[in-house]
Amino acid sequence: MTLGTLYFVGRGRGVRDRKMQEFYIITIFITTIAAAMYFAMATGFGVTEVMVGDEALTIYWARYADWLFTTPLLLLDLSLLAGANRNTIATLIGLDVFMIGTGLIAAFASTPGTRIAWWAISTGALLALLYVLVGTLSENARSQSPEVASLFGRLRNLVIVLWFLYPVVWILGTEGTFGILPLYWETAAFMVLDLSAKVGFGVVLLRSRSVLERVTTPT
Ligand code: RET
Repeated sequence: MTLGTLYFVGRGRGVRDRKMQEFYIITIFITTIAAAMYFAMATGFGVTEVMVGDEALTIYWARYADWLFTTPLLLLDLSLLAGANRNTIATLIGLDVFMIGTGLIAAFASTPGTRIAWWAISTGALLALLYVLVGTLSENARSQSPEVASLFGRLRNLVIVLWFLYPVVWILGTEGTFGILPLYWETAAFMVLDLSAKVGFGVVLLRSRSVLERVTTPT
């Protein structure tokens, strides 16, 4: 995450175009927040134990703190690319914050049944969010130039696939209490997902200056 941040800072230094600067600022914050949260987790901050029945689960709550800020920023990047209006952006970010908030409740709930119920509520919000992404936001993107619309399509598909895997890893991992995926593999899976969804996303977004220059704002 730190290397990603440095890479984006290095690339963004010479950028003078205001619109393009926005994408750099947002994306740099995404990886900076994640790098700080991973450092926190590596040094023992942001982890706690939750009792579910007579079993103690290790919960990395710093993940949710990271996601609470980075996922709205990722959606902001996508929305600016599509040229979405304020209402669409607010709907997307509202659904997103609801998704992470209810996911956090799921992580702290003390019975397997309530954990799964909150997981299902959070997953419902994710599905609604992806629906807006595929519907309204994709429609907005069609009014951009073909190059911008195609970059939007690529990033949107990346988001759909990667974001969908988060609740899957969660429910199969230790949080889901089914004990299918041990903590080690769950942590590794979230790390790969986080790196792809943040650094991978940022590399694809910021790779092409000529495309970002063509982005137009909504009227
Ligand atoms: C949780 C658990 C409950 C159900 C759902 C979840 C979704 C999480 C998502 C996280 C995305 C994170 C990203 C991070 C970094 O870039 C909270 C795991 C639906 C979609 C993209």
